[in-house]
Amino acid sequence: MYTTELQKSASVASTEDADKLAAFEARVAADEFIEPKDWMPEAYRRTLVRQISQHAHSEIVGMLPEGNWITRAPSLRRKAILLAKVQDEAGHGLYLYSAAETLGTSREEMIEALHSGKAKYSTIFNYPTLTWADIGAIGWLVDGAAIMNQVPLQRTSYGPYARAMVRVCKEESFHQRQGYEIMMHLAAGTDAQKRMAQDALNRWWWPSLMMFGPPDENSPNTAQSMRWRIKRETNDELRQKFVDITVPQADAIGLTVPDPAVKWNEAKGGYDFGEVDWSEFYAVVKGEGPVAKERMAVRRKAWEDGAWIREAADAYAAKQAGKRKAA
Ligand code: FAQ
Repeated sequence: MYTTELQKSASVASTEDADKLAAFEARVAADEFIEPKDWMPEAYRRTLVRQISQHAHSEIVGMLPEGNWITRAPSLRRKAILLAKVQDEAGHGLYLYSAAETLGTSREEMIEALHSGKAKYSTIFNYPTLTWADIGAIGWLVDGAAIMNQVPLQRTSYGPYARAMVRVCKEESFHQRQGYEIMMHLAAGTDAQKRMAQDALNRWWWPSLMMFGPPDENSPNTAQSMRWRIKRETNDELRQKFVDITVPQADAIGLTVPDPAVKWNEAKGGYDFGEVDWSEFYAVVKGEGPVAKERMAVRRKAWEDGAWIREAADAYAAKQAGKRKAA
């Protein structure tokens, strides 16, 4: 009797879930946004928390390579621009953490996952910024790759993530231009400046191509994320678009992409290009990037140094809540 009742309620629950799943999939297929209080499959929620929190961590860790250059930027104008850009990245991190929090994961849990090495952040930020030209290369290539990936995310199926992307993309587009403008000036400067620009392009090109993730055939998450319309274009599609846009930009300022295999392919209407060194990518994902340890040490120290302000904010919030209760 008891078992039969259990079986009955389990089958009612699974019919309900099947109905909810069908309704969810129909909404995704109709390009409706899924909102925080809507029913969603647990795996969809988990995928979003993973992707959005990793995206947020990338923005925050991404402040470090450029932050290192604020005091060394070559003029007041360049300092002011770089300062504004790095602040924008902090803002992007905050929108993204907020979007992930709407899925029921606290910011503390996400930060803990980053600091313990459980959560990832983009491989690109594990490379050092050696010269001023690297700041140009980051804006041009890294922000350029970031926008290529983020523009389609304005139509991702989860509403808060899509809306966060709208503002992020506007700002990233300014970042990309400021980087290209630095490269343009260096490339038109003295021989030493031109060499510095070419050297930065040589070092940042391949890591930028890695930002899009592994090839589609080795990407465990792409197929499901495309079905759920979390991702709107695959890793390889976005990488190809990035190469197609960026190679002519390099040509236009007299720089050369460090890949002898780059060649226009009329039939496909895009450039052919060489194979990324995926062993380097996987090593960097595993935490073996050239400056990975330094990056995480700086992040952990910043979190510890900020403890007093979190405590003060909590104490203030408790005091205000007490006042409201008393009123
Ligand atoms: N780095 O199956 P897939 C920026 C991981 S924002 C590290 O293809 P998925 C702004 C991936 O997580 C840059 N890990 O995964 C800025 C997965 O591991 P998991 C960040 C990577 O999620 C500019 C595994 O490999 N942008 O730069 C990377 O479907 C300048 C298998 O990969 C975003 O996060 C990588 N490059 O596709 C700031 C955009 N690639 O989690 C400062 C949103 C892959 O299963 C200065 N994210 N992995 O353990 C996405 O679009 C996707 O998550 C992808 C990866 C495309 C990154």
